[in-house]
Amino acid sequence: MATEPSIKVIIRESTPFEGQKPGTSGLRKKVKVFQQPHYLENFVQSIFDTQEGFEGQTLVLGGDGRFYNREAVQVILKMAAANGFGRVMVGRGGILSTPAASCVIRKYGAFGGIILSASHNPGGPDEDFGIKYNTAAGGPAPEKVTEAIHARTRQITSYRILDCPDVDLDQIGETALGGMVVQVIDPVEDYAELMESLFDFDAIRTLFHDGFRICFDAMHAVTGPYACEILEKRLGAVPGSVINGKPLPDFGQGHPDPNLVHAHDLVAVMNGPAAPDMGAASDGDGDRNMILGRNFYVTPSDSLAVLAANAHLAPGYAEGLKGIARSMPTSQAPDRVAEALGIPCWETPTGWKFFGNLLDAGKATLCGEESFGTGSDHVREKDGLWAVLMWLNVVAARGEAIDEIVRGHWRQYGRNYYSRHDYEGLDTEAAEGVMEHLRNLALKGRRIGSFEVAFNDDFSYTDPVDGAVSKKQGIRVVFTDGSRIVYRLSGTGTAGATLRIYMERYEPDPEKHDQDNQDALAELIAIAKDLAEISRRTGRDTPTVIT
Ligand code: G16
Repeated sequence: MATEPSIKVIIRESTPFEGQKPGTSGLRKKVKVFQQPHYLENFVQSIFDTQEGFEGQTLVLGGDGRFYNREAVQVILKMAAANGFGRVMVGRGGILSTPAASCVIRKYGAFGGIILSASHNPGGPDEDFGIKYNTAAGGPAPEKVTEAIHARTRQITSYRILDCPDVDLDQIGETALGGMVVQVIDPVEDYAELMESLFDFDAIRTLFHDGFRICFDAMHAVTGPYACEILEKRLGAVPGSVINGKPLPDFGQGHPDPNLVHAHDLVAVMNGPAAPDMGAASDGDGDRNMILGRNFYVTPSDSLAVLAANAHLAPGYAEGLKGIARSMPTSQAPDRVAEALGIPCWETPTGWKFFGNLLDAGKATLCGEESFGTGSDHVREKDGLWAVLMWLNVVAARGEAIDEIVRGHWRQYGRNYYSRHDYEGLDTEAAEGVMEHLRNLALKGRRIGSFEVAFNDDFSYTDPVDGAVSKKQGIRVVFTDGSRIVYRLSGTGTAGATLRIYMERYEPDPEKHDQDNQDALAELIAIAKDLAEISRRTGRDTPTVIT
């Protein structure tokens, strides 16, 4: 290990910045905001100030490689050393996908981790950056921690940092930084090993060997190296199965959000004449996934339900599931599987952090969200490649095509038609006005078109493990037949407000399972717009993104 002469700790004076409040998943702002002197440092010091007992302990650090990732890693290394951490494990090049960071935190018993990412938001000098803190369990800090960090940012007067040159992030190995060790690790190795322990790699290898083809779109984001190693090298998918596999600081000027709009390269391939058998994409930091069959889109809610029903086919889940958890706006398709399996299905607010306690307490094994997130208790983050491997394992075990598996699932459980309409970049006041208006509606018992309202409320969640209460988590309008409309403001945007409207309708009759989601939901979509007075209040007539 290289040695360093003793290096000076500097205590720099600083003053609070407005708005350093973590949202659904950490603090996300424009790069230019983070580049202001002391901005990143204040937030990092606030994380450290609100934690106890990290002296001499290990911190895991890495990010999705977006613009400003490397600079931020250097700052955090120097601050971690100045604050007394014993070791920082950092991915080579400052890279770690979100699930890989969670895996490393857990495997090496780290005190916690800092992940640099704005997830699916675009990257580049004029785009977004983000930072989030994960605890020793490997998952996003719960609300009481993020609230404490925010409170600290409002009082901060100084931060601690070393005055020293940058660390070489590109060589695997250890370097001394003051009294701390910086350990540069292979970002893929530990994660790939974990995946091998969960899935039947031999069966998936045989599947590929027998001609099954996949197209995985890494969207020039962090999963490129992970997907190349696992899918192409270890599992034998033909070279070129991974597209857009080189991580770029601006994601090739794309929007690294794996949905039908932004993963357009993949969608074109999957709807083309020589489409492979399966398509998949992941996002900026590798925690989201989208699954496609030939000319066939699997909604994230259906994906969770299908994986739950088939999880026993993967060796890591052969003993069955303890429970399923889904976020409130996610469709109720997984609930039907849970019922059939005789296990609980938990309904949490949006945000992966709400799954942590359920997983830690052994109350749930699989979790998922409509926002293209699926995962299990193998880590404490959602996990894009995990979902792809789980699907591959299920396909290999069942010997059926993706669309056949989903259609069969609908025949057995019924189909939950589902769609989310996003109105992005709204004026914040107008968006809050919509929510306030909806909150004040008394709809119970009212007939609207062919539906009757069973109840409407603003979702509130009491954590079954620690009793923490989270209020105002989305407005629900629930109809007597189980259909729902849900309204939320996104907690991950960085410009204006994004209103999300989620619509769901259950269809038990297999004869009626072949409609397009938008057609099947047309009446609910119209009702949702009317109830919220979208056009009058926001000046918008159509959503910007439909998933
Ligand atoms: C984050 C959270 C997810 C959440 C998603 C969307 O994902 O971890 O739990 O569903 O944001 O949140 P919102 O609807 O508030 O924008 P990611 O992939 O962005 O970290």
